[in-house]
Amino acid sequence: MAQAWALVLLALCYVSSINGERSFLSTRDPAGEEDSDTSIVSRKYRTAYHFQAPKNWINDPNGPMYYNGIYHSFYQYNPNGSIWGDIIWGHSVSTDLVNWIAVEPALEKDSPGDILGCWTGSATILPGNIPVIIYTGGDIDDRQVQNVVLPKNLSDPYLREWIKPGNNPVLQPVGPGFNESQFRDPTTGWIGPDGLWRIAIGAEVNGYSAAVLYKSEDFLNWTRVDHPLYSSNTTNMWECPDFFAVLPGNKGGLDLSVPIPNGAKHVLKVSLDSRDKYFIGVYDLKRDAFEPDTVEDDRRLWLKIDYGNCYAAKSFFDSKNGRRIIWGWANESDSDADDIAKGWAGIYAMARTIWLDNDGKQLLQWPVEEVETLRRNEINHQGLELNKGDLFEIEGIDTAQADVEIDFELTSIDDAEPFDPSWLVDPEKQCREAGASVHGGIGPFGLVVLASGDMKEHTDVHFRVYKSEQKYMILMCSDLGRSSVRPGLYTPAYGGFFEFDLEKEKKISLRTLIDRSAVESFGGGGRLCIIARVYPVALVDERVHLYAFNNGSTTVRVPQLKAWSMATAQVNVKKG
Ligand code: DQQ
Repeated sequence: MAQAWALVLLALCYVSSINGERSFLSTRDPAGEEDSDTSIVSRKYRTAYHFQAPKNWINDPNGPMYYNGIYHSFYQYNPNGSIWGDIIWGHSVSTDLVNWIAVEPALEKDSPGDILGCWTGSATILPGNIPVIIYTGGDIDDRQVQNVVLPKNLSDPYLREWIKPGNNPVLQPVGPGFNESQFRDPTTGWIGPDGLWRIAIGAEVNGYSAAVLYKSEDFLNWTRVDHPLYSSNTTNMWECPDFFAVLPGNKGGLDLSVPIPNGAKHVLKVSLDSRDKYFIGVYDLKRDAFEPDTVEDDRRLWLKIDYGNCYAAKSFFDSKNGRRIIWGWANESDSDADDIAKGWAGIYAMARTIWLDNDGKQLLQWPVEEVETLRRNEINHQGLELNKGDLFEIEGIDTAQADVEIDFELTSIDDAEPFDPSWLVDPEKQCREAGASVHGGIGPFGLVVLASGDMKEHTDVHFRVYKSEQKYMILMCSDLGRSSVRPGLYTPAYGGFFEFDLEKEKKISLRTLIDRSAVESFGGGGRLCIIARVYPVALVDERVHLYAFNNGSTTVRVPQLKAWSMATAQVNVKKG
């Protein structure tokens, strides 16, 4: 059953012989084409069920919404190439958040208020069930202004055409201390205490970052509120603010435009330092301002939506299922030259349900349940035991397109090593230095994914358990250091820490969605999420392998391991 991990690392070619006969399903090309090209342009690196455009560059998700039975995904899109530039809004529609139909671009850069680009924005559903989009335009004078658009024909189920009213731009970068080239990415609107609409916009004001606040009766005429929703002098610009309400321990989402129940908390998410960071707090109705419960002075300690390759995440209230959904952009980790050669760049993390933990201290996320419709040929193992150095191969599924759920149960917590709080500012350093091959007291244990037969290529997703004064701290890593033998790739070790009540919960869960060049992991029931982009050569020219492993001195049990092949979704392959 188990094989020696240490031996594998020492004698890389040994693995295939000690594992004997393998019965993997053959890897499949998501485009359904034979692909003999082993270079980066291979279509086998295109994801099979993560959102992507039919071709070219995409970045931030924009204006996601559910409207009259249809989910809309708008996205920052370069119609002319596969690196950032000429940005307009691509548009796709779906009934299940998994299969998408590409329709016409929703916004083109064709007016004085957006001639340099149609940048990020949000959708709001106004009374009378009328959707409106507010977005940033790069204007004719190279300033950042805000514009609105409305659907041309409300009876078109896909809302293909959008009209720019004569009022644009509805907001200009005017105000004391404003920087006209740092004023962008309006939020979804919400109703304030006076019944007026509010939006927040990311801005640099007097050299500092702010979510500046505006109010309006009709979404067209806006007045600046004399104070920001929230600001910080520790950074100079926040992109893509997102503001929403959540109830502690309640998976149901809240619509900001209806009165928020007592006990709800508010969340302000901002994008900076290549990450989406968030504060949990209260929206003080009297002050009309957001107050975080706590703010660390060192912004490296701010909580993150995802600790991997994810940026510009945006959430929306899904009125169909009463949940809040968030998704973010996962850029490529190869070079611009590679992206030009491939002709495409950028995917989105899976749509995730997002909610607040019972203690009100952190957000949890989980792939929307619709993703499970893609699961095929389940395999199930129970009662495995992984001793130090064990490597257990998970077979019988398509290991290039898979969904894996695994629980790790510790046989003892006595050997947890002491936690050093200074690690919190740089968990990635900890993941680099204490990689999967470095023995620990408890851990590393986890999954090895997208591994070549000779183990020269593999991506590790794993945990280590440390004992802090009163609690246990779990380090979760997604280490790309040996993900590919290809040169010129960005291969960090992503990571983060989360607190865990091990005495109460005993089991640490890991769910990993493997999707060709995407590895998206959810640790501790969704307490910590990491999406990564990888390009193993083995994905193209051989079969890739999947393992569970333990390399810590404490034996870990696996009471339950389930894994599935994932079918290829219809993601923008057909035009509507
Ligand atoms: N991307 C957009 C901007 C936003 C940035 C431009 C964040 O509106 O600030 O493509 O990735």
